[in-house]
Amino acid sequence: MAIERTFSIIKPDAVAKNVIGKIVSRFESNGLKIVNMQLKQLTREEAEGFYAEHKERPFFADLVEFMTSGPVVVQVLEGENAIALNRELMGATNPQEAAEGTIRRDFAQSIDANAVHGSDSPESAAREIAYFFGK
Ligand code: RTP
Ligand code: MG
Repeated sequence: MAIERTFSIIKPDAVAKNVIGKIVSRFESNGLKIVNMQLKQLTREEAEGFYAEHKERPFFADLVEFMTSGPVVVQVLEGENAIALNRELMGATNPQEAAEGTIRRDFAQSIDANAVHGSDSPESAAREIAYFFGK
């Protein structure tokens, strides 16, 4: 299987709850290496640009509001099958539907405040990594 890179965000709810370390530990203990990382307060423009694919969705304004409500951790994870593996570790978007042992099941409270973001395809991963960290 190929070594891939994926993009991850530890969202404002998880940063506020002091679980950055616990979440990073899930990545590391499952074979994902942190190859870039920054604590960052997103501007409205950065959050809108990042989630541009959801621009027309009814939850877009709330999503941007939430993502700018406090600092986030943006990071690049590397490992075998990193994109799918990270999505598996995260669990379903809605924490109520997330499998036991997943990050969202253990650390998220709602579909809006759901602890983490992870790229959903190789194309998104490339775009998202370049968006925050350049080429
Ligand atoms: P993410 O992009 O943050 O990794 O999450 P995801 O792929 O699991 O979900 P996505 O469909 O890309 O949605 C992005 C974020 O928007 C919020 N959302 N709210 N109220 C709703 O119905 C709703 N649907 C999505 C979530 O915070 C989700 O993570
Ligand atoms: Mg998504």
